[in-house]
Amino acid sequence: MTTAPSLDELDCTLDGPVAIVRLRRPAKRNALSDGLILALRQTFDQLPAEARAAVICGEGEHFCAGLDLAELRERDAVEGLHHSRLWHAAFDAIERGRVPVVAALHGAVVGGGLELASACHVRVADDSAYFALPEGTRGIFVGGSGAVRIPRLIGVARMMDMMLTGRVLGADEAERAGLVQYRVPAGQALAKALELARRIAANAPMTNYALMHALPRIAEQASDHGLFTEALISAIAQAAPEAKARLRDFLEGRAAKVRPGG
Ligand code: 1HE
Repeated sequence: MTTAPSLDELDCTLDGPVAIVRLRRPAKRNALSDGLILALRQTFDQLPAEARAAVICGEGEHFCAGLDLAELRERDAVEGLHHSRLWHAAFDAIERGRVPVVAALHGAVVGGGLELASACHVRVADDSAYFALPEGTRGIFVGGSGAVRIPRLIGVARMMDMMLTGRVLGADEAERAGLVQYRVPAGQALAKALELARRIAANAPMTNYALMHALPRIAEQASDHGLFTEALISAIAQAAPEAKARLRDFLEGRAAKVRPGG
């Protein structure tokens, strides 16, 4: 792979403790070229030290049109294998990175764009968002971790349907299917994602780390192994000085209570 990261097509700015990463290739509907995939990997590997959460969003009318189909023409099978592994590495840098990532979704979230969204930890869709896996109709298969990450969210049956029939889910269907956790009016995805990211950034870092790195692994372990891993992680988390300070704050009446609608 000789391509250089297309850093001019990916913005990373800091808003307090939240890094905002923006796909900036609107003329091509933020289609993911090799350069953009490399830029995503580099950006998430090297988020500013101050960032405690991140938001990813897309410029223009759509979040992301998936794989850059213009580049697909050029590739043989071996290159295809390495290409897929490149996507895996980039999206692992998001899912298994340093901070939780909230996806702000609008317009088309299709193919590799949906795989990218699925690598994030929380997904917010506005009412303009729609979700599809057109790989089936393009004569190809998912290659950016969708076969692993999308069934985790919506199950094999729904993904099978989307790929076999070309079904397109609207924002409401995507919310019902569990593909996104939040749905907001058109134009408000970024604001909601930022609000959520700020809340996430206020958590104890060890809790966020355990959620990102332990919870998905525990969910895939046999239950006996999962329970043991859970016990280890919870013991480590509660021993951290920050956990002790937060518990003291609650017991001494300084911490917010849990309220409905919070
Ligand atoms: C692209 C791409 C792309 C747009 N690769 N150039 N993804 C897809 O099969 C989705 C293909 N795209 C679309 O269905 C539509 O473009 C959209 C629904 C996303 C947007 O529609 P629209 O009307 O706003 O835009 P447009 O006029 O279709 O596209 C504008 C330009 O972006 C146009 O280029 P131009 O030079 O003629 O202006 C399009 O060619 C270009 N464009 N999408 C390349 N995807 C690791 S495996 C992952 C496998 C996949 O992701 S497969 C699914 C690929």
